[in-house]
Amino acid sequence: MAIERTLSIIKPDAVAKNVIGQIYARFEAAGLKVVAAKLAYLSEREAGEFYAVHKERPFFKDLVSFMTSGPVMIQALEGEGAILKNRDLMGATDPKKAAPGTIRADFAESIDANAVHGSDAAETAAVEIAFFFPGMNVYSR
Ligand code: RTP
Ligand code: MG
Repeated sequence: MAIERTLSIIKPDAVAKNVIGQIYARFEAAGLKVVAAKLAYLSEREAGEFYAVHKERPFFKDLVSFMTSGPVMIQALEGEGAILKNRDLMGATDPKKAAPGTIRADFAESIDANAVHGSDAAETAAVEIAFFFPGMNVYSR
């Protein structure tokens, strides 16, 4: 399988729970390398732009409000099949439906406060990495 990059966000609920390290340990155990990272507060505009694909959905306002409610940890991950691998580590969007042992099953509270974001395809991964890490601040190692 090809080496890919994907964009991951540890959402405000998981940052507030102080489990950044536990989530990073899962990336590492799965062979995903952190190639860019920053802790940030998203503005409403950034969160709205980032989730623009969901603009017409009934949950959009709550999503933007949640994503701006506290700091988030944003990282680009690199590894074999990184996009699907990260989605598998995350588990289903609704933590009640997430498989045991996934990040959302173990750390998420609800479908809104669901601990992590992960790109869902190669195209979105490229756009999302460029959105948060424009230019030179993504490093292969
Ligand atoms: P994400 O983009 O954050 O990785 O989540 P996802 O792919 O698993 O789910 P997606 O369909 O892209 O939805 C983005 C976020 O919107 C919230 N959502 N709420 N109430 C609802 O029915 C609903 N559906 C989605 C979730 O917080 C989801 O992570
Ligand atoms: Mg999504």
